[in-house]
Amino acid sequence: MEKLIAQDIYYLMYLGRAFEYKAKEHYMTGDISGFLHLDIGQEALSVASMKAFEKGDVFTTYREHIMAIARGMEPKYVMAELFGKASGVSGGKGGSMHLFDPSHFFYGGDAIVGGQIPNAVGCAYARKYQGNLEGVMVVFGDGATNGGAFFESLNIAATHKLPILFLCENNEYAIGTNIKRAAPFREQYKKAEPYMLTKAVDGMKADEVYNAIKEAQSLLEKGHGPIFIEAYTCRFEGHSMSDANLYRSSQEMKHCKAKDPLPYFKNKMLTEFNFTQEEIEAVEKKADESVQEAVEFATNAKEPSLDALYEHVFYEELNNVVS
Ligand SMILES: Cc1ncc(C[n+]2csc(CCOP(=O)(O)OP(=O)(O)O)c2C)c(N)n1
Ligand SMILES: [Mg+2]
Repeated sequence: MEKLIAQDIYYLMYLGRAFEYKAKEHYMTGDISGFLHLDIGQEALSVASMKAFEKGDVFTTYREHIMAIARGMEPKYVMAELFGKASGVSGGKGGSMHLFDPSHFFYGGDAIVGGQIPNAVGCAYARKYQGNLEGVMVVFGDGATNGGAFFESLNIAATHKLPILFLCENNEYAIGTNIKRAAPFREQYKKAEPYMLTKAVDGMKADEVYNAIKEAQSLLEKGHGPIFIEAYTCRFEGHSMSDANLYRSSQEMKHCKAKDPLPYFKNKMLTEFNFTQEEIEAVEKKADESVQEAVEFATNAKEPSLDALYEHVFYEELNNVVS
């Protein structure tokens, strides 16, 4: 990994965490409503996956604020979406779970667990048909691998050798249900092994995630076909703002937080990439300012007009969709 990429990854991880804490605060004050799933603790996977998979198309889950920002969406437009404002990335009508921006080849954000997986396979089929092997990356949780659509998607992707990377974010929980109660084994890549090349990485280490995904994308470009990567992570907050996280003991949380991806990568910045403490503080300051600016922008932004209620309800010509 180059030094500038390491800097960008640290910047985005730090910014992502600060963004999530601000979103939490503004949910509590009522500026944000609906569902809000925070990604605190899982920043390494969210940022490094987007930085590594720089080309191609991305589909993901409802826990996607940081991924959207790392993919290139400006924090202020993402925050405005959370606030339900017209200048939000989905016009204020999608909210936290539906961040969408075709100009960044980022197609959400899906509230249906695993719903994005068949959509991504369809996109990969289209891309291959168009002769484009840059690839599609689909991110989903461990819980999503227990659904039928997941297995059907593996089958189609493998049969047609589609250029798709399945990225499983295994935080060992589906809301409050531990993986041991929902699946016969902890390692979900075992479900994909009969169909495709698989790999497991430490999802708390941004460098490991980055390297694995870079390698996977270059294999896809060579026509290798589908690949499955599983990254083990740990979320520090409850499943969503309506989950008090009472099913995890303080001991389990302590163990989880000991793997915090930020100090791990900050140490890499100092020791491996030779950044000084002052340089790192400057990166952190810039990120804090960006989050502050995002909150101010979202606070002062306009609500969608009443007419917007009737837009995008029925099929209209899709002018802004990438061909
Ligand atoms: C089809 C469907 N079933 C159930 C739900 C309710 N639900 C929302 S999130 C979730 C857990 C998903 O867990 P996982 O895939 O591991 O993702 P994580 O939240 O851990 O990132 C469930 C069951 C849903 N949104 N969609
Ligand atoms: Mg999970």
